[in-house]
Amino acid sequence: MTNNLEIKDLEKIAKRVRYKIVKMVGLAKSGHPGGSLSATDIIVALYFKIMNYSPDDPYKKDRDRFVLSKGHAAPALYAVLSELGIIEEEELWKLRRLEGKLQGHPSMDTPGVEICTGSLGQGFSASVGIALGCRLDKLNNYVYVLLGDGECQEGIVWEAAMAAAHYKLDNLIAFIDRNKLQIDGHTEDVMSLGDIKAKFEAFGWDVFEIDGHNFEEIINTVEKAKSMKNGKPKMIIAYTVKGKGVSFMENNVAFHGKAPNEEQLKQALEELKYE
Ligand SMILES: Cc1ncc(C[n+]2csc(CCOP(=O)(O)OP(=O)(O)O)c2C)c(N)n1
Repeated sequence: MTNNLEIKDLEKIAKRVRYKIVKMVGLAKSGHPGGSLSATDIIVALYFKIMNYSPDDPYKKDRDRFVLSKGHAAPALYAVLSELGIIEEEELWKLRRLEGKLQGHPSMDTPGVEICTGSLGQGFSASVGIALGCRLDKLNNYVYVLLGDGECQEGIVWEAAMAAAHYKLDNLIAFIDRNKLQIDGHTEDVMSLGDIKAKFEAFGWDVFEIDGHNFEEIINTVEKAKSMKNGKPKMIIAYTVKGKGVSFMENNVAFHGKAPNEEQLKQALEELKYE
C-alpha cells in the first residue's frame, strides 16, 4: 500500500489489531491467541506499508499476495482485514460461530483470503505455486508468506523450499515467526530446528534475521530482499514473542490454542486499551 504512514501509526494499528485478536478469541471461547499476537507486527507492516495492495480492489490481478501458512493465526489476519475495511468489524465478534462467516482457519470464501490454510506446511507450498503462476503471467509482483517455526518441522516445508530455489523464485519472500514455542513446548525440545538460517541457505535461499516486532527492521529488510534480483527466494527469520502485548500470555505456551477466561479477557483488554 503506498501511503505516508509512519512507524508510530503502524504501532497504533498493531495495538488495535492485538485488541481485536484477544477480544474475538475471548468471545469465541476458542482460537489461537499466542501465535496471532506474535505475528501481528509482520502482518500489519505487510498490508499497511509494504505490499502493493488496494483494499478497494483486493483481487486486482497484479496485487502482491499474502499467504498465512500458519493458518491458526487467522485472528491476526482477520483483524488486519477489518482494519482495511475488507471484513466488517461486527464479523470478528462472531468468529468460529455458526451465525458468523469467519472460520477458525482462513478459508477462501472470506474476502481477502488468498488460499485456505491451517494444515501446517500447505500454505508455504501453495505460495510457491502462486509465485510461479505470477511469474508465468509476467506479473511484476511479490508473494509473501508467513510460517511458524514449529511449522518448519513439516516435511512439505522442505519440498517447497527446494522447489522455490529450483524455480529461482526471487518474487517469493517468506517469514518465519520465530517465537520458539509451538503447540506443546519449546521448538528446540519438541523437534530442534537447529541452525535454521544455515538450513535455508543450504536449500538455496537468501536468509535475513530480524526483530519481528521492529517495524523499521521489517520494512527495511523487505526492501533489501526486493532489491536482490538474483534468482534466489528470500527467507526472513523474525524473532518474536509468542503472546506479545499481553503480560500473562507472553512466552506462555498455555495460550497457544486457548482462549482467555472472562477475568483474563478483561485484564488483557485493559492492557491493550487504545485511544
Ligand atoms: C499438518 C498439521 N499438523 C498439526 C496441526 C496442529 N497444530 C496447529 S498449530 C500447531 C503448532 C504450530 O507451531 P508454530 O508453527 O510454531 O506456531 P506458532 O507458535 O507461531 O503459533 C500444531 C501442531 C496442524 N494444524 N497441521
